[in-house]
Amino acid sequence: MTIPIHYSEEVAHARADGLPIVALESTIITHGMPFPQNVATARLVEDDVRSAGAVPATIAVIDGLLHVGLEPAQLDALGQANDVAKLSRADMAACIATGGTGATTVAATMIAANLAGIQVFATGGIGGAHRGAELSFDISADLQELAQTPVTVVGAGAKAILDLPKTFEVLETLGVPVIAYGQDTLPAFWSAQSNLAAPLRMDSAVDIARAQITRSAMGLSGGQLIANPIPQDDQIPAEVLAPIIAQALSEAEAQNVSAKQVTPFLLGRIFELTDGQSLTANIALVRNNARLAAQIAINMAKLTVQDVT
Ligand code: PSU
Ligand code: MN
Repeated sequence: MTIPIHYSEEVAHARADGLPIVALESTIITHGMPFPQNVATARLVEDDVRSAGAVPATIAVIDGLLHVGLEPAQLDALGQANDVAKLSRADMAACIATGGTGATTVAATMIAANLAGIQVFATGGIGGAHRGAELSFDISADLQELAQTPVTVVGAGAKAILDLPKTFEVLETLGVPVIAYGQDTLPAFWSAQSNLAAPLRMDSAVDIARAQITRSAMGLSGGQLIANPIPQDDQIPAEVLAPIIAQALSEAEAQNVSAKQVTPFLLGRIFELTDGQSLTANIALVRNNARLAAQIAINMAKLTVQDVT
């Protein structure tokens, strides 16, 4: 027995017709961007997936029911509500069991996507090891999820508020393939480049799809992280952001911000300190990730294990 899943009309049709589907998360809507830009972005991202030839499935828990695909009114309501939980692996089942409403992080969206048979998911950037993680132990559950749940996650790397070298070390330890798309270095969320060499590089959606299918066919658990650089014209250079990130981090420390609040606090402060520029870049990179994810989903739908072995 598995838990009931409520599919939107569009996603239900896509499933019946075997169309490629791309999962989208909802924490970015409720905790990652301010209203009304959050709802506008969620709609744009869904449209990007559609224009690229796949079907979007935004995921959330509403009144205790896991929703895969949201109707426009549900997306609106979620984007304006201010008492929505931020769900990860640890609390998703409790939210469903108690009839709660929650937005899914990368980890929780991967779990839901996998339950719904969706293999590709687009987000902004995954969570990871926070700076000072050696003392705080604050390492996102997103990393462990990538090691266990077979979903390909397209992000602009990990968010640059994090300790990126530690984040990628943990991913390597966990056996998660980190694949830079079209370049030799890892991107850094708002910036196209970091100074970190990419462990793997691929230049086409079909290769990425083949890699996930091969992984599963080998009995290796888990997904893969596709690190897709923000388009050059939309990026904020890392040098410009560095002092702003430093200021946001020191404010978080001074105000004892901890646990689930850390990432939303930092994103919110960086938005204010950049006069909204960080949000413009964030929107551009999510849309870019949605387009690539659609291409990967289209290729996955065409391929079978025989094609890759
Ligand atoms: N991508 C964005 N903005 C976000 C997120 C991703 O552009 O807000 C969210 C995702 O839901 C991710 C979460 O799982 O940030 C990380 O939270 P934490 O660091 O608490 O694990
Ligand atoms: Mn955390």
